[in-house]
Amino acid sequence: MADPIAEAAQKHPAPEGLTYTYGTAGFRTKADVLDSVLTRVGLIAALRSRALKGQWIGVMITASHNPPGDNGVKLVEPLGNMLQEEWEVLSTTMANKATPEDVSQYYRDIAKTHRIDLATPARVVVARDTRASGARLLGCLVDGLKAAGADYKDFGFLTTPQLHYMVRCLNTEGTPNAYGSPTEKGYYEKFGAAFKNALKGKKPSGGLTVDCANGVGGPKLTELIKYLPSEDEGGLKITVINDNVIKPDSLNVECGADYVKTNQRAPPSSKAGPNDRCCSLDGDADRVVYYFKDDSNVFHLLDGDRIATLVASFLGDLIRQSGLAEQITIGVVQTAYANGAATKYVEQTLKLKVDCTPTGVKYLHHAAEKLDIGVYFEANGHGTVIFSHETLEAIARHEARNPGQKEALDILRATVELINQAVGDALSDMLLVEVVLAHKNWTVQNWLSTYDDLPNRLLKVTVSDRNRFQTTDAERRLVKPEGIQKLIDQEVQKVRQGRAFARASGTEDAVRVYAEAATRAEADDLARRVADLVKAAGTV
Ligand code: 16G
Ligand code: MG
Repeated sequence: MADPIAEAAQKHPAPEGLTYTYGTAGFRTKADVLDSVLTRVGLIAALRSRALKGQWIGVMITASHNPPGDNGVKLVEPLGNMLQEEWEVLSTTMANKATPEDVSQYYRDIAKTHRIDLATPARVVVARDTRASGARLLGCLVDGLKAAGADYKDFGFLTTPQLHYMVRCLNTEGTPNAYGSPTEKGYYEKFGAAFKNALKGKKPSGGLTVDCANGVGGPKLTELIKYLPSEDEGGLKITVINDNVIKPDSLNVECGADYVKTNQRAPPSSKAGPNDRCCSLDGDADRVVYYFKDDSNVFHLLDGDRIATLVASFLGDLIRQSGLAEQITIGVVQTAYANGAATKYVEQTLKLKVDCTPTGVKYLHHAAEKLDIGVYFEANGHGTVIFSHETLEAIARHEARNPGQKEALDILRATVELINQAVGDALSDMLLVEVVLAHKNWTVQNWLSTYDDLPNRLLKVTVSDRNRFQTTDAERRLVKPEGIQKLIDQEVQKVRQGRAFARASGTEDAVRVYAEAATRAEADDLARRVADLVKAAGTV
């Protein structure tokens, strides 16, 4: 009897000698060794959908900020969140099965152990970024989906957050929690209208230059702009740069959020003048960082920490002004990479609670879900705000007692609509920042002056086995190799306002070292010393 699962696996055999891992951002590596992974992800997606009684599961083909020759794939749960951890493990095991027969057997094993009825419908929604390898990998995925008998919807090119949006819309369609219309137009209409309502007549000052990393964010932003109020209507002047998707080799090259954050420099192609507001998206538009050059041509970065503090202070004001402060509290979720000055500002000036989680969107997202309003951002620009069900109800139910409360409540309600609840979304985050700056009447200089970042340094250390480096306390302390943390502590003591940590990367074969201190020289020195300790402990 023909076995379609084994046949699909046979068509896209796994290369020998490679081990795949579903990491913090799904499977991600060189595009030319991903065919077999995509087919198997198709099988897993079908199983996951069936396990959830036919709810839509998302599959996004992207390698985000990584070079043009890479690609990757990740799965999205029904409400638009990241894949459950148990299924990450199943995905990893499936990707590493050697023969087509093993793949087919494992498919049936999962169905059996998870009590999945293979007759249940499976529904999968798919999209990809603009990489040249995307079309071929899509074909491999579809072979897996077809073999598993799944229905699928292919949205072609989308940003990662747009795909998350589609998944959430499809699964909530026709329910009281309906998120929006599951079309691209629906996405633009929802966020375009929310932007206009949240501005409530305030005109953003100056313009905004948006670097799209030559990725899928470029054409999507150009489309979104059509749904935003025009300049004449009191809207924002947006200048789109680095939106060349015709030349896939230019993706993330000398541009994009990762380039700007890592090099602490504007993309060379930017023509923005002194004090002009600029931001950069990454290759799949789920990260955004702001920046500007001052009158002396000095570059200033306004990263994810800055966006979090800006948004948290704005939401805090709105909650207070609308008379909801007794019912709703706001918390901020960060990782160890958050600048110490940002953490201090949130705790001491904004007087809000800060949680710290390991690196990776899913950890921040989970922590934020436990709060009434959880503002979460990684320093690198990944992030969003999540509102609990009770909070949303309280905001919807609340009756303003005076015109001041009404004004704040209207803006708060529109702001809730403007925030992509499914996942951090560079386009919606960008519109959110613009709304906050417009209401506060702030320039980038005002925003920067809220606190002074501590000078910091990030280093990458190559070791023989990064898995030997094990952390605790949200990656802030090393428990293994034994004894190393004590030595790091001693180095930290030697500098003023020092803080440092080392953690194994989840995406590269390396250990990352972060250090901050009162001065640039001390931060650099501390980073170098900790890197030396890591190197010494890691080369055995
Ligand atoms: C992934 C994560 C990102 C994290 C980065 C850390 C997602 C969607 N992406 O790109 O949040 O900052 O990994 O990389 O979770 P690292 O482990 O190599 O330092
Ligand atoms: Mg990304």
